[in-house]
Amino acid sequence: MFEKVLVANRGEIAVRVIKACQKLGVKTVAVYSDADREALHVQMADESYHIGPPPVAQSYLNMDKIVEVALGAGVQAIHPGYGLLAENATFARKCREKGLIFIGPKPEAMEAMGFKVKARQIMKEAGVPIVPGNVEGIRDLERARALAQDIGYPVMVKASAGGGGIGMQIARDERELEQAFKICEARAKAYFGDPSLYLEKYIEEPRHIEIQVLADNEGYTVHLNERECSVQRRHQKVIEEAPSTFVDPDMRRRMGAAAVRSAQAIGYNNAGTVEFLVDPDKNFYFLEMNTRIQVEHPVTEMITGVDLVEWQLRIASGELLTLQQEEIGIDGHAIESRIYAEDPDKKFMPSPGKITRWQVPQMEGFRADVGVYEGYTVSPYYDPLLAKFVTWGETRDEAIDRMVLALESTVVEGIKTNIPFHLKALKSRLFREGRTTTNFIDQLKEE
Ligand code: MV4
Repeated sequence: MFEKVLVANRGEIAVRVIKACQKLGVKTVAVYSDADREALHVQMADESYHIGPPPVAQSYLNMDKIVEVALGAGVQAIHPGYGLLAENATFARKCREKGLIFIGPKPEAMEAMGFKVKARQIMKEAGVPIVPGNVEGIRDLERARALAQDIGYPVMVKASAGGGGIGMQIARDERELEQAFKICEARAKAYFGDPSLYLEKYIEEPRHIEIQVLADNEGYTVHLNERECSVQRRHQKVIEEAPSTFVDPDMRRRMGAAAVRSAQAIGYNNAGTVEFLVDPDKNFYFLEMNTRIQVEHPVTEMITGVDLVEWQLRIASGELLTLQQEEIGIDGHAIESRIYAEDPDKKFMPSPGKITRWQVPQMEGFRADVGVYEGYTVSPYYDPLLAKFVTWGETRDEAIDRMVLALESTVVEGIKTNIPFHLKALKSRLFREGRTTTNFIDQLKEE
């Protein structure tokens, strides 16, 4: 195992990684911007180094500075957390060049999955189901028209280099296709510097269900079941759970096998997640692969008993996976509520400021991954995620009831949070009945 690891992140995930290091007896090095001098991850680490002003471009995304600090502090490896540099192949390469281990997959695997149309091509060849559509980037409208005819309307126009819902348009007929094509092309060029597009059949009322995988450096790969992440606002997940109420054992086996095949197709190692779009008839299609630890990883940990961050560290240090697929089961049900500093009365705009009271309950079947404390000031510079509440129950109903209890006994003052939204959602019939599609938030408003 490593002696010392640098955590190139902030907030609750930096804290989570530091805890995993502590469990393994690994010393930790934190980095921080001017805005994070008082941050929890800095207080928890064994050493900490200032890396620049508040904007991420000048601090948490400053690759050369972070590598320089890592070398100076004498660490063997860097954990990137999620977001920031987590899926940056250039950073992973810089680490490799300096003899530092990047705790994650190889840069080649990150690149293969980063370019979405390429990822579709690879998955198609590996026999993983993809959403019907094309697998080559297209540049002209004529070609798009012909393809849309073949696929059948409605279609989704997406950026080849895209992801996460950026530069994505629905077209219900040929006239809309022309519009969508132009809008997408402009956005793809602006966001990704690459105007090429691809088409997919539009899936109505889909669910977002993803499979967690772990792979060691020899390519031995297992899956750890699914997470249901359909409750999202503006492509940001809000509630996740495991297992999904929509997945039956046979479907789980097939999705798991497809996820393992996806990982093996690109020589994947470390923790990763394969996202699927699932239609109302339970057909599942590869959407994207996330080559990092994800925000919602705790729900998988709660139902499998596997510490994913610990395995990230073990795998990166060269240990082989000792988990057998047959022994990875599902124990009960877990739900995660993401607690954001957002104002529900102002369209869920970020609500930074000083937290004057912060009281989170301690109870059985409840885990809180927290990045803040009472007296801490939430900065406007970063993601407003304050904490993740995770509950476990023998049954889904029990997990829901526990979450309601936890949220109702939480006290936050000084800033606005989305806790009222969580309570409304969790108490709704729609959620209780497991009818969580990607249209959930709109349907909740109607209910
Ligand atoms: C789709 C889709 C319907 N049909 N693709 C949104 C984020 C990006 N990763 C993919 N997304 C979607 N792709 C086809 N062919 C609907 C969505 C979508 C969505 C997907 C997952 C979770 C929430 C969503 C919210 C709106 C749209």
